[in-house]
Amino acid sequence: MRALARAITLVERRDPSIRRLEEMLRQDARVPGVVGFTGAPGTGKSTLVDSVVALLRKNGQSVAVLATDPNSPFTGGAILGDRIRMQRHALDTKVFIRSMGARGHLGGLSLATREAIRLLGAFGFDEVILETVGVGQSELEVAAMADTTIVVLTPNLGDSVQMIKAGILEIADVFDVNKADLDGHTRVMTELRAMLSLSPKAGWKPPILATVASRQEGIEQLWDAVLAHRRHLEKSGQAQALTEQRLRDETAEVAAELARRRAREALDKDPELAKRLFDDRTPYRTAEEILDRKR
Ligand SMILES: Nc1nc2c(ncn2[C@@H]2O[C@H](COP(=O)(O)OP(=O)(O)O)[C@@H](O)[C@H]2O)c(=O)[nH]1
Ligand SMILES: [Mg+2]
Repeated sequence: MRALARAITLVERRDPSIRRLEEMLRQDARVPGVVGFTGAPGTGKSTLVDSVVALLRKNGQSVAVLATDPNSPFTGGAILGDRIRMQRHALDTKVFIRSMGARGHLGGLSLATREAIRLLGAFGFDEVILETVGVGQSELEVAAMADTTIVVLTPNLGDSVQMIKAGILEIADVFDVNKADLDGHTRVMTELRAMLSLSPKAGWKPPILATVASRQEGIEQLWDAVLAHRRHLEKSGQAQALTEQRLRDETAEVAAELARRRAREALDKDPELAKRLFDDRTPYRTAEEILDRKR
């Protein structure tokens, strides 16, 4: 576990030694199932994740939870509230909980998270659960990394169906109306159903589930929906296509990162080149020149 934590810190810091790590772990490239939980703060995502972890452990599976917060520079541990909530798994070596923050450039978090997922697979974890902590574009980033994205809503007015942001309907593979112990949950489910019936999406129809995470109700059904979606991805060939697309995206991001590093180094080490750039104000030409250089 210590080695794993250390390796994840390296990918978070975008340390150049990741490359060696990749070679070392190549043989153990097991692919864990990746499930994302997204939704407004307070909808009960952490409580749900905690319940899902308990269910998976009961089934004898190992599980890692990555809480991703692009708005936080904070890394290297669990966010306090979530850590307390998930305390009951603290001594379980088949449960790994970690929060990941954004460092460095845009997209750094999703790159680090992808690499962390691969590390978790190599360390033998069966399932990886992603929880978005921040709000905003993080939802889309997480959806791009997860095989199955669960959008969590509640009967509260604040995050009712009308408030659903554009884009979120498209990323949801499963809807969960949590806090089904509160008034109004049937209304939310009905509105959601009506809304989904308008979209002519063929293929997978996102099911709408209800849970009371704080009482661990509906968790098995929620997980069954995840497994059904997973089977759908396998059968339709989308699973393979997704894997390949992700590797392409990741490679493009790594290439951008390496190019950025090379450009910075070249400008630091070559005062002539830097001077020409400052005189001519030609970032494009200079960038091309740097990338064309023999290494
Ligand atoms: N009434 C009710 N409260 C819940 C339920 N699930 C979670 N909560 C509470 O909602 C609050 C926010 O939960 P949390 O898991 O931290 O939400 P997150 O911000 O989405 O991770 C906490 O006080 C939970 O105890 C539920 O099913 N019903
Ligand atoms: Mg949370």
